[in-house]
Amino acid sequence: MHQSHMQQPAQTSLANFSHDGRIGLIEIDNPPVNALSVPLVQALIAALNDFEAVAGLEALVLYGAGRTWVAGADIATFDDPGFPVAEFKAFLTRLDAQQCHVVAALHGAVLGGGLELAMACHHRVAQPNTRLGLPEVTFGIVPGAQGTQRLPRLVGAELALDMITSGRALDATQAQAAGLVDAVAEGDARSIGLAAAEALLASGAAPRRASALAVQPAPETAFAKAEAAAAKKPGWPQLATAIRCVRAAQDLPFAQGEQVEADAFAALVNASSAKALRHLFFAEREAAKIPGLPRDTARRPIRSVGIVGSGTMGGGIAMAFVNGGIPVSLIDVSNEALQRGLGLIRGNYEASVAKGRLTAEQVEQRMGLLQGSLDYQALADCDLIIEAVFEDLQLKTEVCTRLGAVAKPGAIIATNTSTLDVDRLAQATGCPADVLGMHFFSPANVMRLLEVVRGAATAPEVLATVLKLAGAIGKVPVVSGVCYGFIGNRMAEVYMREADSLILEGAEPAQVDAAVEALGMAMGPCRMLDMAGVDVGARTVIEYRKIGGLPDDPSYRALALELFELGRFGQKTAAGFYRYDGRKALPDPQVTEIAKALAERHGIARRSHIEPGEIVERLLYPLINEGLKILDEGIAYRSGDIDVVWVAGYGFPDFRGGPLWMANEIGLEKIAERLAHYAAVRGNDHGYWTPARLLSAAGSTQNIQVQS
Ligand code: 3H9
Repeated sequence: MHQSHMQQPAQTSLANFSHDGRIGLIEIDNPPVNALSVPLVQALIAALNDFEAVAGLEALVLYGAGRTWVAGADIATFDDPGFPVAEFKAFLTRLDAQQCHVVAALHGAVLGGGLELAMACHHRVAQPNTRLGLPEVTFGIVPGAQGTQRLPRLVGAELALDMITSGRALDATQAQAAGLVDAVAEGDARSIGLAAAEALLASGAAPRRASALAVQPAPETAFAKAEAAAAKKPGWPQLATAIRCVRAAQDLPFAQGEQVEADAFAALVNASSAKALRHLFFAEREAAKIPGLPRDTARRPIRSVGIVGSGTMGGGIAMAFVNGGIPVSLIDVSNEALQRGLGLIRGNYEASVAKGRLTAEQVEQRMGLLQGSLDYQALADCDLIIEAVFEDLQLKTEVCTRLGAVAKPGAIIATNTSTLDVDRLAQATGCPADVLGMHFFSPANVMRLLEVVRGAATAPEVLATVLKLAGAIGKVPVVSGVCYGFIGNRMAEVYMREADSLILEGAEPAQVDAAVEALGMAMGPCRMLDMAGVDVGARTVIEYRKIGGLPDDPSYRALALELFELGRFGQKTAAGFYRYDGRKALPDPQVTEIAKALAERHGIARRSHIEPGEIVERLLYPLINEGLKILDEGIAYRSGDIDVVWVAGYGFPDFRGGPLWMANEIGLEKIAERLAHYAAVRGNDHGYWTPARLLSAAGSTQNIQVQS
């Protein structure tokens, strides 16, 4: 490097121009992830002007400062007044048209608009840690800065179709094999960029522009497969649109294909589904930030985890940790139960091998991180111990007392209860400051949600430790205060109550499920309970009644309780709200008979037809209303947390943004009015239709204005 020829960047802008000898450099510096904001686009244009103004420069290198290249357009700028699409695209076109070599030196996240920027350069060199992709469909849109046109030209239409419709990123090696990057190199981004530029100059090669390349066409079968997958997700219109854009890249000249993309982007960016998905992106990140808990709160190291109970829940939790590389001691009361639990875990992993998702070697590696034991002493060294025994207050209390005695000082003790009083369990340990709830969702190795229940005495560092740990094992944590069922199950309770009532009034379980599945719910309430276990649900109702939590209503969830009495526990007994042929739910006339008898017993009039619209309102409006009560009581910190719980844990459609986001779309006034309607026609003796204070307080405004 020739010091005399080197001009350092002025470091005043988000994009700083400098040069090193005959090579110009633009450093992109917009922490934390160099997202393309309005000022960054302006700064890039200014930096390119500076480059063009210096005579004699023979190449240009762009690189990112900090942890990454460019993680995409700033998602927050998509709302009014909007991302400066036209200016950014004009900038890309200018880069593309440069007569000298333009090199993108990549590291970290090269996503969305970041990859579009990299593809407008002539040459891409990447550090091994680089990940490259176009995740726009996950935000309800398609790439809007020529990405759908350049990617097929670089990697072929078939791979482009897969990447753009899935949002899947490639690592550096895969990207090199696909032709998306030209070289992989070790070293800081600036150095590998300079070295690549020097090598290009030495080679005498001409700049290679993606826009000028011919597209390797995709077979029609690939388009047909993508279209079939898109048809299965009607709430995601961006998928069909993305396919159209790739087809345009294949069939049309660049400029015409770019126009197809521009029209598609403009049509999608302000759609309610895109707004909902953007809301969830930020809500998920916001959920990990706790008011009054500074980001730099000290955390305890978690190098090993103990789990009590090797059943479905304990086993799933164990898998979640070993998948994240954390060793687990799993204990149970009998060797038989333990061996069954370990066998189930191995069976799950082997099923993944059969599907090609894991290698046999990875299975052994993961099983190697798992130690089974019958002795509580095996937990004595663990940094975190989670009890995952049966949902029974007395049993859990006993286990917590034992854990308090065996845990080393400073160990965190967590309960996986889904409804019980975490403060009471914390007291039983004798060290309540070290205790919180970690409510995983079944199957715990798959479901993304982790409800973290903050007890009255939970120490801030315990909370901070678990929030960080959740991210490390791929979970989305949401903090809840202590109440029956926390955020998720407390809301699910009213949803289940209405599902039950509707069936007593004459609806079939399949009609109830279909009404909300048509909205995009992954599964209606009856199928959901059959899968989770009618016995599990009924037992919580019985427990809750014992402690006086339920209204004095003899018909309260009478159907679920009756199915439980009859041993119809759902999928696992091949009968519940439905009967089962394997996993296939089939309508069961016996359930209709049971519902008729219960209706008669409780004096409930049956109707021959219940409109799907009524089913949707009666399931969703009380759910939303309960969410608002939870918010008002401070059980949840913000409405977005509640949305994340329902999308990540209960199959609520992401393109509707979660129940409280959806409430904004419906309008609070309308919800209040319909609650009043049902109170009038159904009676309100038990307060089922009493509006939350926040709902009534909304007055004439259409939107919820509640934040933490
Ligand atoms: C797009 O580019 C459309 C184009 O076609 C343009 C058309 C014209 N915007 O996740 P983290 C923030 S669509 C704004 O916690 P990690 C994030 O909120 C976009 N902010 O860290 C957080 O802020 P805070 C395509 C963003 O290490 C902080 O950065 N791009 C953006 O776990 C750290 O994020 C994508 O889809 C953004 N684009 O993961 C990439 N990205 O600290 C989306 C991040 O205040 N982003 N932030 O809470 C990601 O996938 C991950 O954030 C990333 C880092 C992998 C980059």
